[in-house]
Amino acid sequence: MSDTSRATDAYRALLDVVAAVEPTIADAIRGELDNQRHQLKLIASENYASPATLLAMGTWLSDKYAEGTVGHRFYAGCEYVDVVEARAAELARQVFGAPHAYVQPHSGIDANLVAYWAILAQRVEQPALDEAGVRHVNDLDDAAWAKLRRAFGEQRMLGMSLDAGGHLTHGFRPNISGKLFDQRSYGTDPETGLLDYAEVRRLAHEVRPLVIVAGYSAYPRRIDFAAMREIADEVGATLMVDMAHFAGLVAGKVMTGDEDPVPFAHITTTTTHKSLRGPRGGLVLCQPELAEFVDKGCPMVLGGPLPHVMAAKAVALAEAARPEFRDYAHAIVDNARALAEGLLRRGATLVTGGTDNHLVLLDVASSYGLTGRQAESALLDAGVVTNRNAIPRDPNGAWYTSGVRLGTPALTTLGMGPSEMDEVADLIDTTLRATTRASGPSGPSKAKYTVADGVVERTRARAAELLEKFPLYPEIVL
Ligand code: DSN
Repeated sequence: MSDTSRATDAYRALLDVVAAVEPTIADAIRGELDNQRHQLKLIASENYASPATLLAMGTWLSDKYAEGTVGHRFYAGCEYVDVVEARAAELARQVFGAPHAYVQPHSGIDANLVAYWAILAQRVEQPALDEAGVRHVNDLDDAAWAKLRRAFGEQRMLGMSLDAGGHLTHGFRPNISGKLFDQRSYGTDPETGLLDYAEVRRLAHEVRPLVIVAGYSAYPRRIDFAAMREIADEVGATLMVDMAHFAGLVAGKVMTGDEDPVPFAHITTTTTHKSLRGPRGGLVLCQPELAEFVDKGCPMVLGGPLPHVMAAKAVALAEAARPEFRDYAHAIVDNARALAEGLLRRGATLVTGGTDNHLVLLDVASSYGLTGRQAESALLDAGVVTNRNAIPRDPNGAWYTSGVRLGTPALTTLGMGPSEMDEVADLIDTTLRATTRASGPSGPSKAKYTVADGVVERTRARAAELLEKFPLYPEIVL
């Protein structure tokens, strides 16, 4: 049986079974596929997982409770969950060359929370237990416990500022990490838009943080993790790297040497569904000295693991271990460069002037006189899915923004290459040049806009033509 008929049969059967119980959901699953097949997906944090990865999630592994870790569960009957979790962790260690992997986190925020609490357990809790001469927090007397709880709240963190491309979970107040840590941020150079390591070093010496976080969700450049580790060592900080956005580029050996975070960070976190192209979820990698603390992620931070998702992580990691994944990862970066060059050639302004990773940050205020919100909406009308994003020192704030973030992992999965990226750049530029800010009684709107007649329709038709040549899940015919 061919891959096409196997995948088609599997999904037809799946939809029939679901529809017999709740047709609305079967229709929504069909609708989502239809949407994704008819839009150019440029959201830098999204991708298309393989049918094997997707199918691994839809099983009875979901029915099993397995709190604890491999071989040390709080529930009986976990032998097959142990097989799944052990294999996923083994593949994660292999793909990333990491001494230890923990594959239970349900998402990126969970992975980061496991990492923060592992660091706190190692650096704050363990010394308190040692000082009291006890092995467990339950053995501390009330005064020692109160002192330890205060000590948790007194720790400092240094992370990348949000408008420079950092992430809410890197110590910002709306997120629990910002309520837990006293956070200070490093930004980027106002002239070049690039990370300024001398400034990071200066701040690290001033702040003396327990944790330095490196990693980003909207910075279009690579990071020198050897330099970050040197800074962390100078001030006695633990270096944590959140590689959620670029894990696929690490797995695919685009980021090697000083650009590979895994050997330099004490602890590395990631999601599994972005450039890594796995199921929605997270994982943590760490040096041996943090392993025992990371492995207590459940029940320290997490509820019961999701065995069906760990199974899908194993499948996706097995795919990432194949030589063709390296080609894919390099193609992501080639495509991002081609997209950036296509936009620059058409006169657009990009944050940092280009890219050397998987994403491009288009300054739509300077380029087209629009807010990010207007540009995002006009592009969606034209069949191009992006998301608005703040640019450094953004005058329009984090809601309306002045930027649109573009990423190439998904279109690269479809098989598109640099010449298609040039066409995509043209679709974006043509749409945004034809878009104007609407005005209201109190001046130019930050949300409303108009697009010149016919442009949306013509762009949609061109996007559809491109997508027809590079269909999504061609093996699935519903
Ligand atoms: N929401 C993810 C992103 O789009 O970058 C990060 O959490």
